Amino acid sequence: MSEPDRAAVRAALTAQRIETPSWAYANSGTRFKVFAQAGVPRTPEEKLDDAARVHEHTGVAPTVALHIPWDKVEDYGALASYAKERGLGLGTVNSNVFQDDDYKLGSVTHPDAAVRRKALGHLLECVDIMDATGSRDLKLWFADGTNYPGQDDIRARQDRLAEALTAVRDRLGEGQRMLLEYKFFEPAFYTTDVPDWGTAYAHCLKLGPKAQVVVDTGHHAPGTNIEFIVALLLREGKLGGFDFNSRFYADDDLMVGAADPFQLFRIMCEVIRGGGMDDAAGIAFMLDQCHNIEPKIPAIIRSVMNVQEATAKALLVDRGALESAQLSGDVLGANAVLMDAYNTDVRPLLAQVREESGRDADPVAAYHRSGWAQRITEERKGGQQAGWGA
Ligand code: AOS
Ligand code: ZN
Ligand code: ZN
Repeated sequence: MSEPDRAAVRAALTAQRIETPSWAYANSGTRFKVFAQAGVPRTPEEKLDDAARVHEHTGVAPTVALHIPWDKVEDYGALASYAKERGLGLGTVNSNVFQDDDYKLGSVTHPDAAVRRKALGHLLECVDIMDATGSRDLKLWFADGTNYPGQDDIRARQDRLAEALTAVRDRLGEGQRMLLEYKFFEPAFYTTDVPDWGTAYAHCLKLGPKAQVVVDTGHHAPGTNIEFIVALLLREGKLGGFDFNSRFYADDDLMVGAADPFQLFRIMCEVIRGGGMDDAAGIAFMLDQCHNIEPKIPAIIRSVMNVQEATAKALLVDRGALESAQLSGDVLGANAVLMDAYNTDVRPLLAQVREESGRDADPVAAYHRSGWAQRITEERKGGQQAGWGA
């Protein structure tokens, strides 16, 4: 039985990378109302300026996920250079085949081949953008589905989906991947074409090594054991990454670790157990959140810290003690090992990790002291809306 090596834990926390989403910096809301905030970015470049502040104070958020067309620019190479000058990189490219009138009955699964061609064209354009930005991953979330029994043929829609995914796979270059995201409902309410990990896994398995499943923590029915899904996908080599957020009811997109920090800890335990923290595993740890009523940049910093805290606790699990309790059938002992780690206050450890890399122990306080919030409130008028929720 061995206590986790503290230096190794600190090294793992220093090496951790969490990608922030460009849309989290912009105005967002529910379908009832978007509450505009002061100082919100007006351009993709200003979103990067804000992301650079998050990275400066946390040290673990060096990439930003783009959403096309919300982050449409003339020159993506120039945007990548803009990011680089601020110590950032452009991350996952998120496609959008859900905000066009043509997609009322679906995008790549639409019964009309012309609409399917249009949707596929957008996905291929996203790969062109990845070539220019140097992004590794294309994230595919489809709003496709039906609202009424009999509305369309469930099997034919799977065939159309497979055809589009195959075309995207064939277009991907060396080192590029496609991450297929599932969600059990919304905006479709009867069938969803990629409703669960099993459907995503079945498609990705046929597509081969360039296709991986992405787990959005808000995309499951209440009570779903997400860490089991994580363990299984990792074991099969098919976990591509996470969209982290919190849910109380549906796809709430609240700050990760806010609703259920224990669930986040359990997920990170399975990530670590499956070797998912190693670079070789290629897991993309992304946030997919909206900050509708809270100030955005401090909320994103807080979210990054929540992932760090869950990771630190999971790293502190005494794996030797856990295994020996498990193998001897010591139910309570095994559970106690996990709970000991979860109940550890890891804030001093994370403060030490930050100070060791020359950062303030308290990133939120450092941000508030920096004057950035006052500066953007003064300089930016008429911030951009993320693109949905109007
Ligand atoms: C939608 O519910 C999904 O979570 C998407 O990953 C994402 O929120 C959207 O595509 C924004 O890019
Ligand atoms: Zn998502
Ligand atoms: Zn979602």
